[in-house]
Amino acid sequence: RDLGVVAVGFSKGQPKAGVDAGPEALIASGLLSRIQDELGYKLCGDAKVEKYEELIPTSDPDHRGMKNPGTVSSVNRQIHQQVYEHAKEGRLVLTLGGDHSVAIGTVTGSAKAIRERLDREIAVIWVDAHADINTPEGSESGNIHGMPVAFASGLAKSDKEEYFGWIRDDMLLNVKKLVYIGLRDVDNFEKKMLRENGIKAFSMFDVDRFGIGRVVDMALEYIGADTPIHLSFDVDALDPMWAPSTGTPVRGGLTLREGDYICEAVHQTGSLVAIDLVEVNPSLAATEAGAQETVRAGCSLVRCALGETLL
Ligand code: DIR
Ligand code: MN
Ligand code: MN
Ligand code: MN
Repeated sequence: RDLGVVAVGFSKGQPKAGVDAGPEALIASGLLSRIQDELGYKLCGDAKVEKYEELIPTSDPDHRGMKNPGTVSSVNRQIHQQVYEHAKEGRLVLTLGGDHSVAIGTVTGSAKAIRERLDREIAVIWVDAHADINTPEGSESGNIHGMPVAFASGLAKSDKEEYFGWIRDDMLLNVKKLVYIGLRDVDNFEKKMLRENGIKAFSMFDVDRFGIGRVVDMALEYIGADTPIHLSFDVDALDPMWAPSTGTPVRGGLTLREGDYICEAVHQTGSLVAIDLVEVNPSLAATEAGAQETVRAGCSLVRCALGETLL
């Protein structure tokens, strides 16, 4: 199968430097060559890491409390276009982040392409310690990597083209087709958003109670068979034991095996249309070994989502 790779060296959705080096580190550890040689995908495009420097405005004042709003908006508009073009051609799209704000572009890109190509709505499985569903007004931090679900689903809106106003209705994710796995650090405003919009979420409580196998079964059952799936995986869903090198680690997370299991099970549906792997920040670990461990975990998740099997 053809694989479109979008490598996004971008960090302005949150304040810590270094997450823009995530894709480089993942690629340097051999991820793409293994995908090609061992998993048999045909890579489309040059898969070089984009920095989008030409899109970054010289001055970018806060807007509605959002930090770097013009930068994050225009870079995401470009990511949207890249993902859209791959998905429109029927390619599976792999996006390597970068902070999770890039999912504004990836989710809107695959949602629009799948509407046009298959006349279907996508489902999104969002694997994360965080819900990333703040609106600009609801956010306590102003960091846009805490808002991608809100913008990609139309729960946050803007009429200013330069501040996400480019997002049109035919690009939006239906929140009834969204399911979370791994949540454990959700802001009060976000809890209200999940409740009021009837959004399906499996927290770490559910993983402990039912086990990862049943949680994934329930998530896939909720989505419904034969629905195109966009998997957006924030590496901080994993416990810091497995992925310490990330911007907002939260204890009590998924084991690497549980993360891999989610990816394997989603692959097995045969319905995967796009994968994001985000928030790998090689510069944040206390030790070089911690950074390497996080990169290895990221590579493992992606390979599992692309069909690597144990036997
Ligand atoms: C927090 C943290 N909810 C925020 N979000 C993070 O800033 O909106 N997302 N870390 O990955
Ligand atoms: Mn996230
Ligand atoms: Mn997160
Ligand atoms: Mn928090």
